[in-house]
Amino acid sequence: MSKAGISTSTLGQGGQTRAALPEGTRIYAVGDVHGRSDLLERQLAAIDADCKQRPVPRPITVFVGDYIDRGPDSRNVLDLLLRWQQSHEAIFLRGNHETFLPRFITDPRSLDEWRQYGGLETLLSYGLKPSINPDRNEQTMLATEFAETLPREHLDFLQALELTFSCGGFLFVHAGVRPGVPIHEQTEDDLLWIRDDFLNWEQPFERFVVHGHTPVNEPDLRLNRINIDTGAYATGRLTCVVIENTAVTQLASDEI
Ligand SMILES: [Mn+2]
Repeated sequence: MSKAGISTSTLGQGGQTRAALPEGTRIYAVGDVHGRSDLLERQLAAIDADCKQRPVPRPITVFVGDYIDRGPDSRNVLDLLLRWQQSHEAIFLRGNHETFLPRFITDPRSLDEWRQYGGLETLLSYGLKPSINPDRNEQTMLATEFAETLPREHLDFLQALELTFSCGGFLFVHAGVRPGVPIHEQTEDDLLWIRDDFLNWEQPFERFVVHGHTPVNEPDLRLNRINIDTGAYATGRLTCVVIENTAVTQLASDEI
């Protein structure tokens, strides 16, 4: 492709879903970013370019969570998202990773767990210099330093994230839903962490589910869901799909 725009669909089922969005609404759904501000910046530019090329009354960008950890630039990712929010209609969902950062400030020992999920990379992106395996004293010092360093708007952003977003026949959520449980009765733990019980379920859900959380090589379109987590921090591929009416296509950002 020579410029930004909709690529030829490489998705299954001819890129069609059983659900539909309201007329005039187009959703750009962005997968797990994990600290890759470089990829996010390109993808956001591609969304703007696509909207300019093919205007639509109501474009909405939905981010499915896991903005931080693992990759190198979590701080810049949050700055980019905050800036995007000022000029675009956007929904920011919570990923399981977004639960660790706020907890660390009040519970320094939780770094033992956060560290295993790439939290040290996030601290580094804010200019902190944690050792590879901080002991209790260092954890306390880091938490104090982090509380002083973290911009207020970053913490506010992380605490305001939504668990789910519904539009037309679609449900957007970080990890998935527990089969057989109504959407309003789902637990936060399932919405942010579920894997096999959701992924192996082949029957329809209450709504067609758009989710991330479990990395796949290519966006994985099934009869009841689509997985848009293409493991950006490791693969260099941050997926954005475009949903309009019943159709899902993939937005290419490679040539930006
Ligand atoms: Mn996740």
